[in-house]
Formats: sequence, structure tokens, C-alpha cells
Amino acid sequence: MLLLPLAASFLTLSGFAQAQTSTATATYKPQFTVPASADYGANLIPNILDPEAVDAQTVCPGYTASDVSQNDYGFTALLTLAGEACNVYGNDIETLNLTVAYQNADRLSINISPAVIDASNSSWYVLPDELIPRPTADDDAASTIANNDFDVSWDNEPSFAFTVKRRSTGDVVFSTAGSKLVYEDQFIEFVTAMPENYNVYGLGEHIHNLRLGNNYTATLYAADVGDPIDYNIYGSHPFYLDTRYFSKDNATGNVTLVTDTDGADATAEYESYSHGVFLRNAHGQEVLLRAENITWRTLGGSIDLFFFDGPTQVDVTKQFQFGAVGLPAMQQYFTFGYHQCRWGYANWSMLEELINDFARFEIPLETVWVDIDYMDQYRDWTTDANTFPVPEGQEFMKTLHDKGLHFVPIVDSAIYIPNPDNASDAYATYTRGHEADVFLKNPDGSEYIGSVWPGYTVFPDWHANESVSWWSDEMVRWHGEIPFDGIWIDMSEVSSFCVGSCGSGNLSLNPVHPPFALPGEPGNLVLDYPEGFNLTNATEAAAAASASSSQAAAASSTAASTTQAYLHTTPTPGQRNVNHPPYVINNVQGDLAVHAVSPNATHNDGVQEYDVHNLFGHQILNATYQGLLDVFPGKRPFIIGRSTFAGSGKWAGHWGGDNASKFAYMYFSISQALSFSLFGIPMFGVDTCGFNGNTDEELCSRWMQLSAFFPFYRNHNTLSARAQEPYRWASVAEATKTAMAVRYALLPYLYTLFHAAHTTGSTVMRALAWEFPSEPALAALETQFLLGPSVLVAPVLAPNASSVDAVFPGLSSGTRWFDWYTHAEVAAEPGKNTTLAAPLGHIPVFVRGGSVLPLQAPALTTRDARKSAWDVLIALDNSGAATGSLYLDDGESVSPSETLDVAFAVSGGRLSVSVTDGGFRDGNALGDVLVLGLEGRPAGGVFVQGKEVEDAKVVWDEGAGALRVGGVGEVLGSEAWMGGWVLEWR
Ligand code: MIG
Repeated sequence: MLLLPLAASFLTLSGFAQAQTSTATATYKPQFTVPASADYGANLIPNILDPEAVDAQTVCPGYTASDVSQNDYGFTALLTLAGEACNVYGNDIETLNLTVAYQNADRLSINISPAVIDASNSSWYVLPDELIPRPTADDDAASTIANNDFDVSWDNEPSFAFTVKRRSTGDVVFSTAGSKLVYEDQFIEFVTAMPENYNVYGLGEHIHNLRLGNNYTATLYAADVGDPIDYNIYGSHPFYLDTRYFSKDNATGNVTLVTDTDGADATAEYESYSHGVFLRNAHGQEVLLRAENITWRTLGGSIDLFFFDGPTQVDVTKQFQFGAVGLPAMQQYFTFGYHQCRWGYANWSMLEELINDFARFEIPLETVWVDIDYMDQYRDWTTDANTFPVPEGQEFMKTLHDKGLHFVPIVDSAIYIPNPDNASDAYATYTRGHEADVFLKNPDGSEYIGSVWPGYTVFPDWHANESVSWWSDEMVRWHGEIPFDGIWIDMSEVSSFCVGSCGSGNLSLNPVHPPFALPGEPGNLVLDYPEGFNLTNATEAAAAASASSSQAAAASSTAASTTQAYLHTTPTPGQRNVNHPPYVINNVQGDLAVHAVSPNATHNDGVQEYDVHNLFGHQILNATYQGLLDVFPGKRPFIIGRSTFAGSGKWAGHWGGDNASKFAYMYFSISQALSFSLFGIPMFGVDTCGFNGNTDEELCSRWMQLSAFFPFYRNHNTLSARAQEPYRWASVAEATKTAMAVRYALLPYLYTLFHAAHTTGSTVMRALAWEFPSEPALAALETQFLLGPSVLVAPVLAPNASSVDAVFPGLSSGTRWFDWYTHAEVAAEPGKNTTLAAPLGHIPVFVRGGSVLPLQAPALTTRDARKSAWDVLIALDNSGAATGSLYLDDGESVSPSETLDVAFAVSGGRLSVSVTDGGFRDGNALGDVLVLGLEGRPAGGVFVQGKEVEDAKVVWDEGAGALRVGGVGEVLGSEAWMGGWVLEWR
């Protein structure tokens, strides 16, 4: 299956020069083109779709436990095959070790791995600690067991099974009872029973509903593919959150599981318990979510399960991040400014113009991104001498940095290998890497040569000793030419445009052109538009639709025929078949080798790519992180990466990949972001206004407003699609400024949330269910979200709408919500949709009662925003109280020498501000204090530090019930956070 658009007419020796974007001036000599067929794999039918596939449960014997031995942390046992080997999708492993350990007060580990691991002779691979650190037990074993809420039991009838119960409630959270354990060198299967209509979240990376449902298969296999819905895409996160709601009969005290969350009574009281499950396994795998159970299947490795006992969703993310995979990297302050990108910014002057246009329209711009256009023939750590000459670039960078702006280039994962017959084709990055022996090999020891943008390429081998230092050295060198501020890592699945080492023996053809047409080239014109476009622009939509169908017809007439028979492999005794494992996962690209480095590529330490495919993207982020620390000693590295694994958040953020300019993708962006909150990668955003296809005014307007509330806020577009910078339409420019004004005011809040995530594993973007854990009706809600605990966003996600139906959580327990723009309290009823006016240009945003938000005046850059005066926004809860906090530092250091922590507390008409850690000097004055949710104008005046504020500075908004106190800084007589202070209204 090949999902890339093909254009047969381009599979020729014809020059691609004229087919580049019209704006590009680079000329390339005619190039050999890799034939499209080089990326065809074997014809496979995935097991889950194959009616004839054998169900391992029906043929395998399971295991029997013996030699059980207790220890301080739990117990161990030996598992022995309970009958004749089934060898269904690999070779059964005779004996396994079971280790159950209560590792600390909230984490349980259950490990099942081969009893005999003989590195020289084994055909199985267990993920080593050096690649993905394995969580270890706390020292204090006694308190660990006493406080852990899990209890593990096991049974040998009819074959070995284990059960994990929550002690405090008796609820079974995981149980393999009634199923068999299957453990082979290329296939592992275990099954847990699940309650009716369970609420499970996570298991990425995919684009799917936030709550996964019970009729879905999550395949985890890193793939370079343009965001198909419901398939595996770039990253692998074998982690899920499971939330269970219970209703309580107050008379009897009995609790009942809620099986119909949507039908839950909004005024009744419920409680919920959440736990997390992490399978520390990097192999290709899939998780079958079905009505009564969840089946986990992997293509190798071990069963290395970690359970986190919650009991709230908030606890689970902290336990997973803090305790298991690592806390997310702290980001530099500037990274929360607005990022503008596109494929097709073709030279320095286009970028200059871009910056001028943003300034002219007075739209905040923080960072300019360049795609592969800037490179010399798509080679990493180079610039095109014609379009991006270095001397001009250095001037450009100086001006850009003087303006407070930043620059982030794309860097691809593959390295061009020069044509040995052409002395002028030398490429120093390759030569240095080759000399340091840092590239992936073929089984015969020669370099593995695939094909990516620059032609035939090699791939860094992150297992090689010198690979990280080589990569870092390349970064340091190139930074000397082009002083970038961060790095965007692409193609890291790791992608290759052909099956196998297709360049071996072909290097004299280099540079070669990829086997497909670029967007905008004949046969691959960008003709798609958003769903509502036919209503807003019928004429253009009709023309595009007809051009698009004739292009599709032309392409399908040349598409490869797929009538060949399916390839089925069977296990070979004592051997693995890494190229075509007997069990076929439902990989979006079929054959594991299609559009990726093949499974038999071999690492420096002998490890086959098959065993670590899902980790390339994770390791290049590590290498890039180390490199940036060398480029900028002591400064927080800023990296956005495409392929990620559990724990990548400690180095990088992530964008949602190649979505399309469709409302559907904007809709799913919320679920994508919330899933990455669970995975510990809070620095997340998607290609705003859409990548593939053309956007339109309406979609771009809605999307620029929605993404303003995502931590990573970037507009990105494919080559040759219509321009989509926010100033391209007057209405989008206005809508963008409106939403950015909110975002930039909230930057200190966002930064504070990020610091909390970085230090505790809390989340930044949050599902409503996580903040309101006793409301089952929120379990599947994916159309709204919270930024931290206090800001609720209810966006329009459909075309042709002028209103949106929203729910307001917490009402039945007294939560109040205030409109961000009008300051008025929302009149809504528990469990009912409230229809909110949302004409184009307006995104409904609400502040939760009980919050104090420190705000700063917006500016065109974060540098300038950080110099503006402070306001304090107080939204009172139903008892007149509120709390909040603020964290500040220099905005860039890994270990800032001075930090500032401010706590805000309101009650009884009194705001008290205390500086709990005050070394960092912010320097800005205080502006206004705003109080929302008052019953009437305070009759007795407003006082700062006991001094009355003059009447003229106190403004009462009767309609909204909001009090604005101006000029607080003057009364205070110092900058805002020099020490504690008190403001009272009487
Ligand atoms: O195969 O560099 O996801 O953001 O614009 C396409 C060109 C390669 C894929 C990235 C996309 C980027 C594009 N890249």
C-alpha cells in the first residue's frame, strides 16, 4: 500500500527544476528518479482483518507458575510452558521469569521476560535500560507495600493468570484470568478483562476520539504518513489512562459502576478512580480494544507493565511522568510566542517580507521557521548558495534577533551520501560521520543506503558510540554560520522512500529525486479545500473539484496493481523473520519496510532495526538536545520533533504532523493535544489552518483562534498550497489579533503551568474530565478543553456556524464561570448544553470561579510583553474565595540562578499576595486589579496596603458585577512582586 500521490509522468529523467515552486530560483540538473516501485513492499493482510488468521488463544498452551518466592517488594516465580509449543507467530519461549514488585507507594511493576537471556544465542530482544530507563523501586520497601493501593494475585487454573485489584475499593483494574499468556520471540499476547463501556485514553500516536472506545485497534509503529485517521502515525506511546465512575447509594453505601457515562445524572454525586498502565516495550505492537477486554500484542520484547494507582487522573499523569518516563522539558519563554512556518519560503527576502507584513498588520510574530527549501539540495547543515546565501543570512539573522524574533530551521533525519564518481559532490557532514562510523549498516556490514529528499542517504545510528558527538559537532559548526534558535526534527520514524538498501551499488546516480511528485508539480496539484468551501465560494470550489477528480483519475490509471497474493510467513524454528514477521500488525503502510528504514538494518551493537524502530525519533531528540546544550551552554534546548516515544517530552515538544486543511482535523487537534498531555509532551500544537490542501478564510479564522490556546502555536502549510499567513484575509487578521491578545495576556499563566508540568508532571492542556473527576458526563468530551485549571475554551469546530453548544462543568457543586470578554457570570444549567454566540472572529473563553490569574499586557513579541505592566484578574468562587500562583525566571536558563514564586489568595474581600521565593526581579509595575463575581459595588472603598485608592480609579461594572481598580502600582509604590501586599474591598 503506497499512500503518497504518484505521478507516473514524473518518473523520468526529466528535470525537476521547472517543477519547483514558482518562487524558487534554484536550478537542479536533471536527475535520475527513484522508481515509485522501489517503495512497494510485500502484499500483506493484517491479522486483525484476516478472517483466516489463527487466534493464538485457541491454539497456545499458556504457562504454569512455580518456584514462587516472596521478597521485600513482592514476589517472583518461574513460568513454564503448560503444554506443547504452539509456535503460532514465532517460537514459544519455554521458561519465563515473573517479577512482581510494588515499587513505591503508587507504582506496581509486573515483569515477564525470558528466563534465559543469552546474548550470543538468543533470538529475542529485551529493551535495555540504556535506551529506555526502567523505573526502579524506592529504598523503603516496607512503606512502599503498605501504601500501594494495588494487590496482585495469581492462579494456575486453567493456566497462569494474574489479577491486579485496587485495595481501597476491591475493583479489579487488570486481569488476565480466563485468557492465556502467549510468549514467543516475535509475538507476545496478553489479555485483560475490562468493565462494560470502559473509559480508556492514550495509546498513541493516532488521530482518533479522545476516549478510545471499545471497538478500536491502536497500532503502534512509527510511520511517516500524512495523518490518516485511526491509523498508526509518527510516534509510539504504549500508555493508557483508565477512569471508572461509580454512583453511590447513600442509604446502603453500595457503589455501582457507571456504564453509560453520557446518560449520567448531572445533579447526582459520583466518584471516580483512575489508574494508568504503561507497557515498557518498543516493538511494533497493537492494542485491541473490544467490548469485554483489551488484548495487547507485540512483535517482541518483554511484558514490562507498570501500573499507576492514581486515584485521580491528575495523580496518574504525575506518577507516569515523574515516576516512570521523565518530566517534560522546561521551555524558553519565547517558545510560547507565535510561530510562522510554511514549506515554500524560498529565500531570505521572502522571510524579510514576511516579517514586515506581520509588523505592518500589527500581528504578533515570534519565530520564523524554514522548511527544506533553505538547504543546498536538501542536505542537512547547509544552505542553498543561490537562495539562502550565508552572508545575507547572517545579516538577516542579526536584524531578526534585534527585533526580538527567533529562527528555527527544519533538520531531516537522513544524511546525503555523495556520488563517489563526482569529486565536486563532496559532503563534509557525511564524510565526518563515515569516519566516526556513525551510520546504520546492512547485515553484511556495509552502510545501509535508503532514499530521502537529497537522494540516496545513510542514517545516523544512535547506538554508535560517536553518533551524538558527531551530530552535536555538526550543529555547533552550522550554528557558526546560521545562528538558529531551535531545531525542528523531521522524517524521524525513520523515513526512507524505498524498501531496503536501495542505494547500494547505485551511488553513481546520486543525487536522485524522490519517487513522487512534490505538491504543486503536475499530477500533484493542490486542489482540495475545507468542507465548507463550496458554500462560501461555490464557483472556485466547483472548478477545484473537477480538476481534482481528473487528477485523481489520471493517477489511479497509473497506480500499481495489487492483485498479487498475500504473503504469509510461518515461524522458522530457532530463527526470527524480521522482514516479514508471521504476525502482521495493521501498519498503515502495510509491510514494515515500506517508507521506512527496513527491519534488517543493523546497528553498531548488532541490534536489528526491527527491535528498535520505534526509538529512532526518540534518540534523535536526545542527540539534538545534547547538541543544543553544546551550542548554547546552560540554555534550555528548543526542539519540536515528529517521531516520539514515551519520555521524549524530557527533550522536546511535538507537532501533530501532516494534517489537512479540514474542519475534521481542527476538531481532532484537541484530542491529539490532550493525548500528548497524558504522554508527558505538553509542548504540543498542530499545523494551524491545515497542512495538506488549501485552507479558506473561515477555517483559518477558526483555527488561528483555537490554536492560540495550545502551548505550541504554529501556522504551517504545504508547498504550493494557497498562502495562509493570518494577514491574508482581513477577517482572519482581526480574529487572530483578538485571540492572540488573550494568549499573550495569559503568557505568565501558561509559563507558570509549564513550570508546574516540568517539576511535577501536571498537565497544561486538560480534558474537562480531569478537572471535574466526579462528572461521568464529561468522560467522552473532546470539543472543549481547559488550559490549566482556570481557563475554559469552547471553540467552534464546524463550518457555517455562528454559535456553539458548550457544557459548563462543576455547576452542581457550585462552580462559577465568567466570560473572559464581558466579565459576566455565565448563566448555565448543570448537564445541559448552553448555546453560546460565536460568530466568525469570536472564540468563547471562560475563567473559572476561584482563580487568580496574573496577566501582562500583550505586545508584538514576548520580549516586549515581558516588559509590560501586570494586571491581576480575580474570579471569585461561590464563597468569595480564589487562589492562584505565578512562576517567573530569566525565561531561558536550564538552572536559573534566581526564580520568583508568587502566591495569590483571596477571601473575605481581601487579596493577599505573598512572594514565597523572591530572588528574581521582574521589574514591572502593577496596573489594574479586576474582581469578577461581586454581588454589589463595595460601599466602603478599596485599600492597598491599608491606603485608600482614590474613587476615580475604582470602576464598577454593574451589568457584569465586576470591579476594576486602576493604578494599584502607584499606591503600592514599588514594582509588582517586590514583596507581599494586600488589597481589600470593603
Ligand atoms: O515528506 O519538509 O511533516 O511538516 O513541511 C514531507 C517538508 C517532508 C514532512 C513534514 C512537514 C514538512 C515536509 N516534510
